[in-house]
Amino acid sequence: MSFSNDPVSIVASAGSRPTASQSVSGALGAATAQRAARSTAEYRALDAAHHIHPFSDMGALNRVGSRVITRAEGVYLWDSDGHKIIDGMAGLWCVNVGYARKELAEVAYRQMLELPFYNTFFKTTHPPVIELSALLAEVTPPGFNHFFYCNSGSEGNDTVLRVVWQYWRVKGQASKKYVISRNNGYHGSTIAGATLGGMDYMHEQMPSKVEHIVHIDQPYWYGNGGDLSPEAFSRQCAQQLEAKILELGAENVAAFIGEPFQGAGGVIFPAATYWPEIERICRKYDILLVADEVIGGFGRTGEWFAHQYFDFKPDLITMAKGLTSGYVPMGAVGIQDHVAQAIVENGEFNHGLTYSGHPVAAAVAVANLRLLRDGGIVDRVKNDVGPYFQQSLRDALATSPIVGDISGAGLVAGIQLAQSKGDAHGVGRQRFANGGDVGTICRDFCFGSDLIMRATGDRMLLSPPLVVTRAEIDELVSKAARAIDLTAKKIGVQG
Ligand code: PXG
Repeated sequence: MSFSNDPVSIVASAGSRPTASQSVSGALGAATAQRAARSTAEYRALDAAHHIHPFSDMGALNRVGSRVITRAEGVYLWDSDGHKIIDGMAGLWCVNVGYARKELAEVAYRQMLELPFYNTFFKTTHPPVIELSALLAEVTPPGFNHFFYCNSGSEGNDTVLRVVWQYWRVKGQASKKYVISRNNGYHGSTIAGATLGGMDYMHEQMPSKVEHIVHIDQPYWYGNGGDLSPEAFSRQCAQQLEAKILELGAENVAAFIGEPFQGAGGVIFPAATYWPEIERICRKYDILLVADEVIGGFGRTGEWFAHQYFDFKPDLITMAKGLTSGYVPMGAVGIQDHVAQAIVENGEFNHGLTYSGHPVAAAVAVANLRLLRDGGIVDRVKNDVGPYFQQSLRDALATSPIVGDISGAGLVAGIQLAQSKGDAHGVGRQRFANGGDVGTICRDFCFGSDLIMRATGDRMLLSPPLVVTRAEIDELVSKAARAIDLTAKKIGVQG
C-alpha cells in the first residue's frame, strides 16, 4: 500500500483550508483518501487475520468485524463507510483539545526534522523535555517541580512504584513497601499497573502479581452504599484505609494510590467526605498519597487536575492521555518537592525507558498544554461548557425510568442505569439483575445512532473532547437520551 508520507504536503494542504488555524483535516482527508482505498470488508478481513485488539474477545469480534475509523476532526470521527460519528469519549478519554489540531501536527513535524530522537540517559537532555518540565511545573499545583517521563499511564504507575519504594529506602525506612489501592480501580495493564488495579478479570489471567500491593473497597455508593447517605458511606470507605494500615503496620505501608474519580471503573465520584479522610489518614501514618490523574488530569473536571476538584494534596501524580491529547504517546509522574529531593540527592535512580522524555512527544505536549491554558480550554470547561453539559444531561434524563443517578463534573459523566430509583435519597434503589446486558443494549443503540458512549456494566460513560461546543453538547445529550430511552423500551420498562 502506498500513501504520501511527505509532511510538507500535509502542512501545505492544511494551510490552504479556510479553517487552517485549527485544523489539518484537509491533509488528513488527503491521506485518508488513499488509506480508504480498501473497502470496509477488506480492512476487516486483514484486521481479523493479523491484528489482536486490546481487551477483546477476538473470536467474537472477528465474526462481526470492527468499525474502521479513518479520520477525525473536532469532536467527530468518520468511519470507512462514511458515517459521521460524535465522539463522546474523546478517543479513550484523551483527545482533550479535539481532533485535527494543526498546531500539534506542525510542532511534531518540525521537531521530527530538527531532532526526532535523542535519549535523556547518560548526562544528556534536549530543549523539548526542558520546556515541557518547566511548563508542567507551572500548570501543576505548587510543590510539583520535578517530572519523570514514560510512554503511557501504565508505565507512569510502574514509575510511581519505583519512586515510592526508592523514597522510603533512602529515608531509611525500607520496610515501608505496601501500596494500598482499590477494588475496581484502574491503573493500567502492565503487570504492575494491572496489579495496582482492582479488576478481578485481569487478575484472573495473571499467575503472579507484583508483591506488596493490597486493595480496599471502592467508594461506589450506588452499588454498595445500602441505606447510608453517600457522605457517610464515602467516609466509611475511606476509613477502610486506616484499618488496612493498622492491619499491615504503618511501618510497612509506603503509599495509597487512587484515581480521584474512578474512570474505567464507571466514572464513580466519591462524596466530598472521601478524599479529606484519605488525606488525613495518609498524613497521620506517614504514607505517600498518589493521585492517578491519567483520566482526571488536564481539564477534565474543569480544574487542571481532578485532585484539585476534590481539594486534596497528593505527593505524586500520574499523568498520560490529556498530556499530549493522545496525539502521540506520553506519560509522566509529577513528584512533590520533599519526595523529589530524596530521589535527586541520594545516588542513582535505577529506572528509565528508551523514550523517556521523547522529543517529539515532549514538543507536542508543550503545544497541547499551551492550547489548554492559553487557548482558554480548561477555563471554558469550568465556566461554560462543563456546567452546561452537566445540567443538560440531568435535564434530559430527569424523567428516564432507568436512570438512577448521574455523577460527574466538567466534561465527564457516569450515568447509572437502574431498575428502580428508590426514594428521593435513593433509599430502596435497585440495580438491574442483568446490568451488564442492559449497558450493552444501550451501547448498541449508541453505536447505531453514530454516538460513542461507553458502557461499563450498568453505567454509561461520557467524556467528550474539551473543545466540544454547546451545540455539540446538545447533539451528544439528545443522542444519549434517545439511546437510553430505546433501551428502556427494549427491556420493557415504562416511564
Ligand atoms: N491510570 C488510569 C486512571 C487510566 O484510566 C491508565 C492508568 C493506564 O494508561 P495507559 O496509557 O497505559 O492505557 C489508565 C488507562 C476504558 C479504558 O475502557 C481506560 C484506560 C485505558 C484503556 C481503556 O475505559 N485508562
